[in-house]
Amino acid sequence: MKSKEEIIRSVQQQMPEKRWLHTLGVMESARELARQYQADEDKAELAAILHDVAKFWPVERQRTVLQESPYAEDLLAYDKPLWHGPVGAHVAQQEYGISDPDILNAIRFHTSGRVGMSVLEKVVCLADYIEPGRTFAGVEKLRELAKKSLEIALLEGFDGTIQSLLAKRQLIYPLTVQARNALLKEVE
Ligand code: DGI
Ligand code: FE
Ligand code: FE
Ligand code: FE
Repeated sequence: MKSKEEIIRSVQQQMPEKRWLHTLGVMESARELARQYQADEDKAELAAILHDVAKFWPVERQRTVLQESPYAEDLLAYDKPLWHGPVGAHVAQQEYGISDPDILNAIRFHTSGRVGMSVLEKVVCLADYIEPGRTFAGVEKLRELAKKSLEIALLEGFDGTIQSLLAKRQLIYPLTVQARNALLKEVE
């Protein structure tokens, strides 16, 4: 595995300044949530560093990775903003030598979620919603919920994402809906 410093330098070079500031925010929030909900803080931070590594890659480069990797081919039929998670996980493994499956899954599923998310996966996904730089409507409520329940906060986050997709009449990736339903059952 490359050193954390090397990974940080390399990831920072692949995105505009604004997205790097978002990444720093996710690192901070992921560490905090990991401490609170007993996930590994270093793993949470590492997943956060890498979660958006492929976000600004040219779409054709992202498509090539999805086509060549053994998973997530179904994503090609859905919107491009969903692609960078699985692409990032692939890169984390191939280019940065990360082998921990929990870290790789936290990167891979940070946008869609999935059924049966680990605590680490939930932590990274929620940190992405509530990092200090986020300003969308409802983020304050999410931050409050995050203090009380990881699952309820993330459920609220997914509900907000699904509502905004509906409002824009966009495709909803089925795994996003399944992830949301699974969380609802978890908190019942
Ligand atoms: O990469 P970030 O902006 O930090 O956040 P993200 O990876 O959570 O989300 C990226 C985008 O993906 C966001 O604008 C919402 C969108 N998205 C999330 N779930 C779905 C989705 N888009 C579609 N079309 N379908 C989904 O299920
Ligand atoms: Fe992302
Ligand atoms: Fe997210
Ligand atoms: Fe992000």
